[in-house]
Amino acid sequence: MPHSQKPHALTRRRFLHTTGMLSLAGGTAWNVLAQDTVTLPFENGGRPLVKYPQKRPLIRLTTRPPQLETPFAVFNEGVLTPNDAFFVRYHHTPVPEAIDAAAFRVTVRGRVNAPLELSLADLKTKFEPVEIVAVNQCSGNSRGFFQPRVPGGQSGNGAMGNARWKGVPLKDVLEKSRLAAGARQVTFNGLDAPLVPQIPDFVKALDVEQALDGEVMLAYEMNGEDLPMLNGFPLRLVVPGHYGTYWIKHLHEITVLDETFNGYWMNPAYRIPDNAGAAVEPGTTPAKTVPIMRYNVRSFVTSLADGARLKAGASVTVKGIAFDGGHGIRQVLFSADGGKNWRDAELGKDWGKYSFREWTIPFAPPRAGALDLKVKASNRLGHSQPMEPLWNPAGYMRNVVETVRVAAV
Ligand SMILES: Nc1nc2c(c(=O)[nH]1)N[C@H]1C(S)=C(S)[C@@H](COP(=O)(O)O)O[C@H]1N2
Ligand SMILES: [Mo]
Repeated sequence: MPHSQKPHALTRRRFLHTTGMLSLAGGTAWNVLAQDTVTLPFENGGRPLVKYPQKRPLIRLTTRPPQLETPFAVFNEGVLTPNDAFFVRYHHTPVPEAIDAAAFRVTVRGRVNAPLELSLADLKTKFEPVEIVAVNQCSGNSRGFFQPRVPGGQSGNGAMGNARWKGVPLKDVLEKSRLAAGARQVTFNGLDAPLVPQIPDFVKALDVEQALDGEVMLAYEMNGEDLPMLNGFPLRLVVPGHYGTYWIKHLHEITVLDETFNGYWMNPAYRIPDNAGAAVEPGTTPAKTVPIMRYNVRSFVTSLADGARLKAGASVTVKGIAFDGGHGIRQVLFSADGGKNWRDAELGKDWGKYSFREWTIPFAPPRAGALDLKVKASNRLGHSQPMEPLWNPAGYMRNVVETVRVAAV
């Protein structure tokens, strides 16, 4: 079994100790405090705002495991999502609370000629660092908006974030390990593990070709700082343009296989209908599925929320973000009349094809009344967003022109 290794950077005693504290008081050690509540705009959308270590109050979806989403107003503050506001998603409880960075090692084993065991210092000194600005988005971001509704975490639009990641190309590490003939896939495992053996460990796989593409990264910094604990300290995989499920946190085992990995979290979990829109007729089951991969095109208004009031006749700058799976945003269109007429928004600074792209447009409501503001982006391949939402049974890859309902008074 390639994934049976113990989380050696956590001492067993400490692991049990912190586990005990979490289960006792619901987080004494973590100082987890509920502060306020928010209501996401769908049925059962009430959520507490909760403060976790290294985080500002975030929207809590679940406690065990922690699933926290970013309050949407944060995305209007800047193109990079601050570390303390960045969303959090785990599959297992308990999650690592303390990791000894000096003792931490990441191993490369399996179909390699030179197995590796690397410390953080090794990664920082023996390899050329790279940086990339890239969006991390959960497959189930916006699942709460699916109609008909689907099971799974009912997220609003805040299970995404954009950060500057610094680390080492996975390619350079794999080359140092000298892949053996017949290498087909590479698996990634983090220090968190399931509490009971019936739950499969969260392990993800990429094809060797993708692992060697030079973009997939072992990241040790986020926005110029160490990764926050809840975002994968001290090392995580960054797979630009690909859903967060591949971005393994607390990454400590890299294993090269000569076959296709078929673990639970690759199959049956995290799969989408095998067609261009990753969609089926609402309420039906796809005949064939494939692993979820790249983001579709998304765009949002960030400067105005549902229910906002504008002054009729007065001009404002409407602002937002757009992104896609790495081809780059080419155009953002804005409509203030529910999609009848569209105008070109101005694109902001290009932070790279994996980043949020800011856009702005001046707008003056012509008269008092209700307004449906819509935003529609397209990328350099010409992929855009449909007016009616696409649907799949897992609630992945929310895909529609989003609407913000405001009133001019
Ligand atoms: N070790 C570990 N890594 C993980 C997960 C996990 O449960 N354990 N969840 C994945 C999923 S589904 C997502 S969406 C991202 C979320 O990254 P974040 O918590 O830093 O926002 O982490 C990924 N990496
Ligand atoms: Mo996710």
